[in-house]
Amino acid sequence: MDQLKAWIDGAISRGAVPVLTGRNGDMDTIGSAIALASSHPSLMACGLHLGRLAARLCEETGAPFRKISETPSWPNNIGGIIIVDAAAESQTGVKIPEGIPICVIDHHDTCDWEFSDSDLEFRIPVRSTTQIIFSYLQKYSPESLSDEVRKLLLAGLITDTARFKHADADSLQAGANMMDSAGFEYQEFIEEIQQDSMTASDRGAIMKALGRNQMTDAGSWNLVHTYAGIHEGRVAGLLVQAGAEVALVSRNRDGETRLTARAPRSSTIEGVHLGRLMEKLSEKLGGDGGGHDGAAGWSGRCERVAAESAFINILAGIKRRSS
Ligand SMILES: [Mn+2]
Repeated sequence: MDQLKAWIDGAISRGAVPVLTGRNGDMDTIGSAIALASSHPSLMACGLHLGRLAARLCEETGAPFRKISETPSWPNNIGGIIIVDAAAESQTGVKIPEGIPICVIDHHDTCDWEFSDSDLEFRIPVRSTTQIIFSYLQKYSPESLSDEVRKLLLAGLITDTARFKHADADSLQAGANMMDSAGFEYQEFIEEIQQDSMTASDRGAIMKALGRNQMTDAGSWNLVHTYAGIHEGRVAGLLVQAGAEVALVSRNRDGETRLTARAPRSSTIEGVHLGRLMEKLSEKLGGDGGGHDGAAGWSGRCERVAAESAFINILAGIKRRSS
């Protein structure tokens, strides 16, 4: 943690330091960026996209976040770039300029970043990146822990653990500490983040994706796969709830294919590690991918069907461990 503090101090002393989020704009990446940025005026939370919940929470809490393009014009006096909750450069969707020191703060099992001497990889196997940011703020900037910041951190922890379903002792403890001396009620906050209005086109896209799903045996694994234009994570989650041992949702846009996979705990216990599977996929097909054992993604420039078959081949090669 002292290493992280030293890196950030060094970067700030050189100039402005953008805190860049993952392109999915989920609550963990957005919450981490904004909370960390609140600790110093030279830090600025920015990224390609704000997910729906993140956008709503940012509006409600008045949290500062700058939306940037894929090729942003960075400030001239940039002192470094911090990237939160992204296992690879492509997961930010943003071109990182060469020669600028970077610091990656992450909790994924896999890492596709390349580091030079002036860079720092700060990767810890915790359940959410906001846990890391929370520990940092507790230690070095406790005055930043306003109710708004606590809400953003807690929301990241809640969504990345699927409301503490995938929690462990440390993440439960972190949740309790985030609530400690907070000026809002946990239950009210849960209700606040639960209300999620869906548009007719969202609903249509999800139903269509569910309607064209296919069941395949990949070696000893039952795989359910489909393609979707949007909401791939949500569709994959629904397929797992419906009983898939592995769910794969693909999409192709402008020549780029993106795979999103999910697996229930029963499958990860028996040997599936989707993050490593996606890493293997990027060795085979290029592009990059990675993630957690039960949730991972890959993106690259190839045909959708080619990416799907490569995924299925790798999955078929995974031996089932008896639990
Ligand atoms: Mn995360």
